[in-house]
Amino acid sequence: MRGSIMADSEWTRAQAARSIERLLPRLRAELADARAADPAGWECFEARLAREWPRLFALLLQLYGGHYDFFYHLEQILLAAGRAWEQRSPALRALDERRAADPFWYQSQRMLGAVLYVDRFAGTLAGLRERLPYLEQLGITYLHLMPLFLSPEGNNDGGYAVSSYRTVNPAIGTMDELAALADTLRERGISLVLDFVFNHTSNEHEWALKARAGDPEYQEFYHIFPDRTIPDQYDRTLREIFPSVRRGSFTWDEGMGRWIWTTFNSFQWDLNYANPAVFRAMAEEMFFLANIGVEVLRLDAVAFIWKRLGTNSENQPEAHSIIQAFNALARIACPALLFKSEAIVHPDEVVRYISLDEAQLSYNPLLMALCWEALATREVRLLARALATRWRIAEGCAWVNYLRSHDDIGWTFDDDDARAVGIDPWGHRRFLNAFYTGDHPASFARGVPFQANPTTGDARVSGTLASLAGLEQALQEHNPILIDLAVRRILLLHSVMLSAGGIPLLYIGDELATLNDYGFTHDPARAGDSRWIHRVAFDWTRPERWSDMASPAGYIYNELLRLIALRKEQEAFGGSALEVFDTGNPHLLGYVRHNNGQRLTCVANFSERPQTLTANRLRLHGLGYRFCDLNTGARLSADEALALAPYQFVWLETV
Ligand code: OTU
Repeated sequence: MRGSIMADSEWTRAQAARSIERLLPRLRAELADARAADPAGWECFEARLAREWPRLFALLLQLYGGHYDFFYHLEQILLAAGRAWEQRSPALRALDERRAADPFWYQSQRMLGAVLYVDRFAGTLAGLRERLPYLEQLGITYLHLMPLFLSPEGNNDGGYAVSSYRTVNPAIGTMDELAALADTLRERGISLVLDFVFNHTSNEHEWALKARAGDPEYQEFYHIFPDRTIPDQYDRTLREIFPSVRRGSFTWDEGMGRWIWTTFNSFQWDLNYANPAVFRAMAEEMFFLANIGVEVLRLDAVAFIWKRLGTNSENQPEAHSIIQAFNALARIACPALLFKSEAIVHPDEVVRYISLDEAQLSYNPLLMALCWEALATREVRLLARALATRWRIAEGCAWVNYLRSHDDIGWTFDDDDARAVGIDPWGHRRFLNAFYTGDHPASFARGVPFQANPTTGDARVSGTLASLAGLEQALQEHNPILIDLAVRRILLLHSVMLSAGGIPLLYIGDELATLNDYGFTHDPARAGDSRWIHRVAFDWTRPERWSDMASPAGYIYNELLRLIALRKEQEAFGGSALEVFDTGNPHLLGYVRHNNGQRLTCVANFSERPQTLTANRLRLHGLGYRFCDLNTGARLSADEALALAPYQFVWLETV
């Protein structure tokens, strides 16, 4: 498909030029008032349109060129972009210009992300507004509020079943409050991040209700089948994502008397992007979110948006084209808007979503999973290999590095990478699952399985960071030595996240070492989904304990505040350049960060025993003889080996 576009590229360019020539007068007429009100702004819009149109046209032609109504949809998409610009507030147009002047702002070491559920953190949007000082004290500059849209009552997959992208869940607040919050955040230097749940809608979305009522136009919005013939053909090659919900990827809908494609829960209906009307409708929802002041859209479940018979229907080339087309539209109408890819898939596939033309930001599921892998094995060979071979991404883009999220942990490393360092991938995943679900005699972790698949033996892991790192077990055993080790593990993981480059993303609650909450099993809407064990309501009842350095939570909280402040002062932690080096010690991870003239050598001990880095290697990789460990202020010399205490990490600057 890509090949034919290339071969036809001249023809395509000519078509693109002709089409915009024809469409532009329509657009200018439609936006006459807005153009008159901001002629300079319109000039910028037209310049962006001229720049982006050839690629947008080529992408849409490739996706929808065969559709009988292609030119009608093309016109409607362009008009939607124009109206989005028309409705963009002066403050957001000003933001567009600021970002154009500093396009890689998100690579600064001052960036720090946080992610939370509004209801579980602060009850409502009004409550969140009152709690902003807490987030500001942490140094947050990027705030991801998990889905807060209208959603079905009861189980709604933590909001990932959206019934309206333009309505806030009334229990949380209103769209006006959300827009006002976005303004406040922006004024305080915090970018609002929301989900773009665009692979599916809830079965209560207006489109789904119309489809159910028999409206053929809206039945085309989804993948609907009269009987099992085609679903059976697809099911043969699809991965089951939520096998404990149902087997296979299709759900029988009683109301319609039809089968419907549901990759995730049965109430999450996959959208049909082969239909240009779906692309256009979702583009309009994207513009709406951009214009309430969202600066980053987290592209939920990107891997699944295009289906192809005979494949696993993940990571299809068209999925990339669709995101690129959304990206081009954003560049035209609301250029400050960035995308973050949520592709929790094979590492080869994760990086394919990352480029300035597609998603500028991406979760880094490999770093996340391998930090936990190294913590379990006390060895860094797989982690070091991944950092050495899979860290680099497209110029100008950034990883979003995280340790825990609202989701499970999956062991998405590459099998050959594992074999290359002498690890049997299949056995290793079994070991990791056993280790983290407490099914291993030597484990410190208190996690639980998520979506165990009885057929394939696959499973993922749920649990809070602190519980997985051993704090829950240590506290239960009232064992001060184990408590100390767990606290060290928690800080070690955060040190990697804060120093590796890209945007570190804190899962709110982890900074206070929140433990698993087993209460979800009593709530029928949540009992079937073990991820609720780590979606814990924030405990505001005893804020005084945060200053209590004698409690693990207080100690961790204050240490993290210190590390965050330290990170923000180091130019070397900005940008993305990272070089991993061989420490000659299987327990020590070593990497060099350099940026804007500063260079830092980081060493992290993933074992509970003291370890050393030889003086030779320290000189070689530290590029010097005398160092200062920024973390402790200690002065070191490379006359002797570098000694690291259990789980200690150092950030060394040559002095
Ligand atoms: C996302 O995750 C969200 O993060 C989840 O909270 C949602 O349940 C889901 O989409 C549906 O909206 O399966 O277990 O391989 O791992 O996209 C999490 C990619 C998920 C999937 C990921 C998905």
